[in-house]
Amino acid sequence: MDSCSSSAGRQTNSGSHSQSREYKLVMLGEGGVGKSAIIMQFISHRFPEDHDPTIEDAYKTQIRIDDEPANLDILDTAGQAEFTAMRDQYMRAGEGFIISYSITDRCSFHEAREFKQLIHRVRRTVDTPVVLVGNKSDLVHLRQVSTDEGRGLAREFSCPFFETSAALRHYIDDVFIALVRQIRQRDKEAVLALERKNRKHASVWKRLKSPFRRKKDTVN
Ligand SMILES: Nc1nc2c(ncn2[C@@H]2O[C@H](COP(=O)(O)OP(=O)(O)OP(=O)(O)O)[C@@H](O)[C@H]2O)c(=O)[nH]1
Ligand SMILES: [Mg+2]
Repeated sequence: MDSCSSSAGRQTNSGSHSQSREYKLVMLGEGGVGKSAIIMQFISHRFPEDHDPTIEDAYKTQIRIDDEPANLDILDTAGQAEFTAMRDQYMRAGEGFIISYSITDRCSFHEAREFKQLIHRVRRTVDTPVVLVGNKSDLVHLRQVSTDEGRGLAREFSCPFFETSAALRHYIDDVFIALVRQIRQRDKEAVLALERKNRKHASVWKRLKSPFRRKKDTVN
């Protein structure tokens, strides 16, 4: 299992809330894999014993990751097919996606690949930040998907992978931290690409300017 050291912690200073970057995260996965339970454990350290199928819920929380505050806006989606009308909209609006399956349910593991393809189809890019999560790792006696299979799929997706237990709060924070780190990495790459583009633009002008300068020199 991949793991992730962090310096994350809840932020108490609500004054800086408006200044820090907001991250729009979307929780995906088949019905009953534990999407709501993972979010609830992350936000409020509680584990819901019952399965209350989600239609759509949004949660906000603030956390420090690598000594930088982050406002997380987390969308908990419906796993059940009859509640999925908004899918394309949140696929477009989200910045990072948690694709979850249950290690006790092979079908949910196959669905994880479908979710990845759907993200690709809707966003038309391969570099969307994603974390793959195999939940219910406490139910070892019911395991249908091995850790190696999970790792293999994450390798295919080129994304971090965690086996979590919402029941025991294992690797819950790590999932969100890894996703925010990926978004930050992408932000940095975008800034670098822009700087490169601006430098190129500037050098074109420099080249264009030099003949003018020469002409001016000859006149004088
Ligand atoms: N043992 C165990 N049970 C879990 C875990 N996570 C969730 N569950 C249970 O699985 C059931 C479904 O959990 P939910 O969080 O409601 O699942 P969901 O993915 O949000 O389901 P939908 O909203 O219908 O898509 C509940 O009874 C949870 O208590 C876990 O890590 N371990
Ligand atoms: Mg739910």
